[in-house]
Amino acid sequence: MKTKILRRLLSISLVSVLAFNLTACGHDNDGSTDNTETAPADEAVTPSTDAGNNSDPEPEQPSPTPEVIEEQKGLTKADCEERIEALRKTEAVIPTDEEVLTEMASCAVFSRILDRDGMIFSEMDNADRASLRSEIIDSVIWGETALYEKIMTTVNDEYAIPVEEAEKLFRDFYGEEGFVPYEYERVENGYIYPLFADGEPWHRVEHMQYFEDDDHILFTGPSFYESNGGDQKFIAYADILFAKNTDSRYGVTLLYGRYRDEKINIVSVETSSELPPSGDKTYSGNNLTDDDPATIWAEGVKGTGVGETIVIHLDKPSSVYGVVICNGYTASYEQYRDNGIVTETSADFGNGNVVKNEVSGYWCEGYTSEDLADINNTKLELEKPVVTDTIVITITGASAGEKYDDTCISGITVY
Ligand SMILES: [Ca+2]
Repeated sequence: MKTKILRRLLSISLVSVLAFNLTACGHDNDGSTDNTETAPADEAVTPSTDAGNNSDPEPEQPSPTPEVIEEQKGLTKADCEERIEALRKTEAVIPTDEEVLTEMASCAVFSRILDRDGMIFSEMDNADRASLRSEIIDSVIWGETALYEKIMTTVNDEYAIPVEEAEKLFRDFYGEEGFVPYEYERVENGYIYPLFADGEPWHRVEHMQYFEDDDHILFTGPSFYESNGGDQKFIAYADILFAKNTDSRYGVTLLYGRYRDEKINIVSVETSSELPPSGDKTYSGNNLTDDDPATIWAEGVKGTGVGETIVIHLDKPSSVYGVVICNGYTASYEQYRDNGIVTETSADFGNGNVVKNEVSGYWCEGYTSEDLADINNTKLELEKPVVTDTIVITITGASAGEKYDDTCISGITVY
């Protein structure tokens, strides 16, 4: 965890190179799917610099009392997980302050500090705190939140937040006491400055559902790793637990977050054709669900395989939002370049619920299998989840590679 900030900073130059190279490398289409509704933190949004115009007459909430924070710290991970399981069994609600709570939950997920072990936010180490603080400050600057008007200022034409305001913000947000800057955080003369360097792919949660009891609010939903190309790979379901806290300006404090070890299980895959094995390599539909980007399904008909189908069977009827297709022969740059890719596909979830999308394909000399698997994901997503145990994917467009016209897919995830 301690290396994350460093990794984020080091990633700047790499990301710039990748972004530049995309224009010079193979890409079959512009990947213009509908995945662009959230602007990345470094997008050129220009907030007002009139920080002195504090037109909101609402008085500042007092700082939380130490007693309230102490009480929240008393909960263990096991307590939190028990609470989450109980809340998930209740009816979903729409909280009154949905917008600000969604922003808080998004900060926790964007900062990439969640994992399957779970995390009590107030007990994070300073490197993870710095990751979360960076997202909070980004959110204040670029999110056009009400907080912007209250606490942002400029020092020598640079955006900055007075340290004492920042301390209150972090305490209200996730219960941090005793702010100590991390080595890469820039704090000078009583102001903290945002780090604009983060160009690494980010994490996000979609289709958040909310549950609450007297003391807590739970946000939960499928979480995606989103590459700089805009493609999205399903990671896991994220659970973010808030403690209700009337002393926080948000009415809540971030308490606990985790990725849930649960997925929709594919029990079998039938395909309309497959390329015969070659040496020790097979091209069956089983390669779509093995979590290995080096193994692929390839269609086995003459031409590029438009009209070929993949039928996915789940272990039980499940509530499904969509599928993610990892396109092409993602074992290596050469394999990707030489073989065919999907350019358009449909997914039929039953009962007339069909989604059709363009499918992007990117490859570039020097890309590893992991790079290719990260940047070649396309979602086929329903507006509302449906309960189904069968999904039929049909190739409706494909293009041949430099050497072969066998169209390849390396993985499929259902979420
Ligand atoms: Ca595979």
